[in-house]
Amino acid sequence: MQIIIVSGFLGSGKTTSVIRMGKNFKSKGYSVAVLVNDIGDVGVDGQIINKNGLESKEMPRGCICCTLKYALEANISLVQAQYDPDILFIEPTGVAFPLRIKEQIKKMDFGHEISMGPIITLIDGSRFGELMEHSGDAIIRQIQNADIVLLNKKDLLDREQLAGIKATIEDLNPDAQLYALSLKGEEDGAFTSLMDVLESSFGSGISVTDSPGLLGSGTIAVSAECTTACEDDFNHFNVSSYADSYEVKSFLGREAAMSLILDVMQSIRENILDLNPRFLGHLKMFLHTGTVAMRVSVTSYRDIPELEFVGSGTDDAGKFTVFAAVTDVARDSLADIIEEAVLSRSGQLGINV
Ligand SMILES: Nc1nc2c(ncn2[C@@H]2O[C@H](COP(=O)(O)OP(=O)(O)OP(=O)(O)O)[C@@H](O)[C@H]2O)c(=O)[nH]1
Ligand SMILES: [Mg+2]
Repeated sequence: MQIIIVSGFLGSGKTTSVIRMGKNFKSKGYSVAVLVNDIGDVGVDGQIINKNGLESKEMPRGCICCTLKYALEANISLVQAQYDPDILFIEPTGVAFPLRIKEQIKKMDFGHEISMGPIITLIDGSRFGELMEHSGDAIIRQIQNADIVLLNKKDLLDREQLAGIKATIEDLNPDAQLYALSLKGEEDGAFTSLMDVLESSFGSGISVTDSPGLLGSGTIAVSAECTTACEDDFNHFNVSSYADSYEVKSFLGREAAMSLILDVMQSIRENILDLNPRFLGHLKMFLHTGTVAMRVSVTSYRDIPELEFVGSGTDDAGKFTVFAAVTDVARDSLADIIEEAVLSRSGQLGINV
């Protein structure tokens, strides 16, 4: 089993990339599983990954690198015993530093059956400038931790912007392999090359080698200082998060479900904008009706909520999960905004939640 850590700030495209890469590996005959660590109390990504036909396990609330260290070890063992996949993707939270997770895994006693593959860091090109302005040191560290950088959301960039961001990333981490792509778009040459590189790493483990520069610089805090270091992860980005899961008791047709999820998202987005007109992060929601599952995602103050259908529903009919993790808004405010939005909007639509 080869482990591939897929890191990157909130909403940069980690889950999208894991699904894309996972499906591609599956079509080539590899078995794939995903361990995902959402930042909030309730997971969203695991549901989306499952709906896309991949095995996934959600890690409980907390950060993989410290509070969940033992859970991570137990879950890796469990995934191995249960699925024994050829490839295990680990998606940490958007505020995690992946090298620290890799260091933790290397200390675990797994023997030769588990090898560490490359660390992948996703960069969202469309928010790069603002993110560097807001929490540059932390973004730089995520880039420098990577063996492979995926400069994602190329479809939202013009040629000049793309060239500028590429140059900055290459400057920050000249050793990393850099691919600029659009994970949401059609498969292109960059994605094919990425898959070839990942596939050729199996067995040999291309890049388990640590960068001595990084390790030697003392920027990576592990073990003893772990709890403090973890709190720092959130502080580095100044992100708070809140998530909750609701049961929709009324029967939900497709139209009613679309109104509910979009109305709740609009309300949450507007209220967060009042508190931070330039918020960055990820607001995401997932709703299952009896026949269809849908999601809505917003990653910055600029995004207009867009609805996506994610496979068919049934098994979790009525389950509505709401998640928000954004910069510079207190957690209590997020909690109030979410609870109020769900209650008031469902009430206005005559839906019993
Ligand atoms: N325009 C565009 N949007 C994309 C692309 N890739 C992903 N997205 C969108 O970006 C949003 C966030 O994607 P996710 O894959 O959920 O991001 P994530 O990093 O897993 O998010 P968290 O787990 O919450 O940190 C979703 O709405 C995706 O559809 C892309 O190439 N172009
Ligand atoms: Mg995700």
